[in-house]
Amino acid sequence: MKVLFKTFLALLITIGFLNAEIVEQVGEKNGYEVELTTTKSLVVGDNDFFVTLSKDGTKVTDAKVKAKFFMPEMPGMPYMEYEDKAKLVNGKYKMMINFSMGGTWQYQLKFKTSDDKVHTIRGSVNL
Ligand SMILES: [Cu+2]
Repeated sequence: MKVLFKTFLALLITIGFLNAEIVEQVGEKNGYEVELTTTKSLVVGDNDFFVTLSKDGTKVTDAKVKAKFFMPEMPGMPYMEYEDKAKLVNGKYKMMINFSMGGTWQYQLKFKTSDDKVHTIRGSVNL
């Protein structure tokens, strides 16, 4: 019984840990709903990010989306950044971001809509 409980606890901790690293963020900007997600836990190296845009419940698929992830300068470490322009894949904007180290990365997500307006959303992710 004790062993079973420990196994169950270990499983719970593992699941919680994995979930914590999958990105699922929702934001709102100028009437647009912005969703930033990943399907896998973030890792040092290449990561696929997906952005969904919608307005009044309708998906917006004609925008230009790009993102910059960056980490401020820290003692003994220079400023780091990685940028990518998204491509529309199956109704979602997909981009690849390479993280050179673990920690907190801030991001600036920009999307240009068909009216030529550029909207910016800021946030951060952890790995
Ligand atoms: Cu750093």
